[in-house]
Amino acid sequence: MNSDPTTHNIHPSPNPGSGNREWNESQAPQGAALEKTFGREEILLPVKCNQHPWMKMFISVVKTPFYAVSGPDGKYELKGLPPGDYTLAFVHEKFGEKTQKVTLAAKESKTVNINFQP
Ligand SMILES: [Cu+2]
Repeated sequence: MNSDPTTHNIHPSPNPGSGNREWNESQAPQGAALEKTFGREEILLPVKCNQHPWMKMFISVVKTPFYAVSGPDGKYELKGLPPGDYTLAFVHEKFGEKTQKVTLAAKESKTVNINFQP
């Protein structure tokens, strides 16, 4: 959705081999919302605005409902995971990916912290 009084351009550039399709669409000021889907899982799919070179973001496409985006304080929460063994993947646009294994018992809650600093 473009709530700004200027035209933007939404230009996702999927990573080669991802199987997702590149597209490029302008969106008028106060224009109707665009609804798009990506057919394949992809982490950190880059999106830019061709009108404004400083406008960049990433989209992560996942099949699981268990994902989170950390807040400004770095905190995240995953709710409703069934008991089991998991590998949590933490992804940062500059520092890459780190993983952490975790085992959850029924009704158990755990804190998993990750540090991207060297
Ligand atoms: Cu823009």
